[in-house]
Amino acid sequence: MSITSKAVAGAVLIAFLAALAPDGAAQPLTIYEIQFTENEDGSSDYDAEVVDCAGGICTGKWGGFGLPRLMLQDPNYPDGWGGIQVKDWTPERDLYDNVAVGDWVAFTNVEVYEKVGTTFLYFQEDLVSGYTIVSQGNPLPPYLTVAVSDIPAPLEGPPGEWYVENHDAELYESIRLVVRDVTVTEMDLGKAADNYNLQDAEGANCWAADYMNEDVGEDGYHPSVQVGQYFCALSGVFEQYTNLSNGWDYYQLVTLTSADLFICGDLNHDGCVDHADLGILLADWGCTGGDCPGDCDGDGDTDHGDLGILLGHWGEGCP
Ligand SMILES: [Ca+2]
Ligand SMILES: [Ca+2]
Ligand SMILES: [Ca+2]
Ligand SMILES: [Ca+2]
Repeated sequence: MSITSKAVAGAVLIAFLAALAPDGAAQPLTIYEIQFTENEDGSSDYDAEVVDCAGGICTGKWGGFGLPRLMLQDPNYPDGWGGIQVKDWTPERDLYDNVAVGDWVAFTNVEVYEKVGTTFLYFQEDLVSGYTIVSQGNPLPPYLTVAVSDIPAPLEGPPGEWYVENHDAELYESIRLVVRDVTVTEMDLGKAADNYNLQDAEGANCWAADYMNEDVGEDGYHPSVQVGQYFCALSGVFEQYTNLSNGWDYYQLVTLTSADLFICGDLNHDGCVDHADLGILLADWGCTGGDCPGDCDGDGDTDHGDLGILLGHWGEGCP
């Protein structure tokens, strides 16, 4: 049987099984179907509904201040609307503890919940929410490269209030994104005064935050974040924060690990570009597909471009 006829047979089988499903047993929604919206405020059409979700690959976990979260991404939608975060509301934290990064997780009976601008799935005992680990060890979807102007910073006005001009960046919510060639120009921004502004060479601005970063400092920032710091790239999970009554509506790129802050050649984040970093790069030579320890420019591989950056910054910050 050719690949094409196999695919057709597979499609016919899926259609047949769907036809067999008992009345009322709807197909689980994709993350795309839950997230895609034309609402001006970016909110999901399924807000407050209890749904089954076909889920996606766990790209990150965060223990959180309150409810622990999983970040999920469906690689079938690489250009947008394919990311969502899941909050584990159960006292046992069974979901959070048992799902590993790289697992594909699907859900039954989870509540779609718009919380301060970001769409979550709430996994709750009351709803008898369930999950299935469909597969394990999946490669993580690569960081999607966006221009800084694609995820613009909010604008101030009236004084003390910050709003985005529109919600065109909504499609990137909870997706892994990367921006390149950015400099920190301002800090102490946003509701928790822990946002920082990243500016590119064209003067475009976006906001980032480190509150979910495993290496965040007591001041709310990753230690490498300071005004004037240049990053060859910066990656993270994208989310919205909205609190209109207090004058806030903005998007932020949230870093999760030190590896999200690409300090041009300083691969081990010790503040100095030297032999230790070169060793990491050479050991990782030829890595592709993202999450490469030797990647200096955040394009998901380790190659000549990264070696050029490392050598170009050789000795920087070293005693
Ligand atoms: Ca949103
Ligand atoms: Ca959303
Ligand atoms: Ca170093
Ligand atoms: Ca690279």
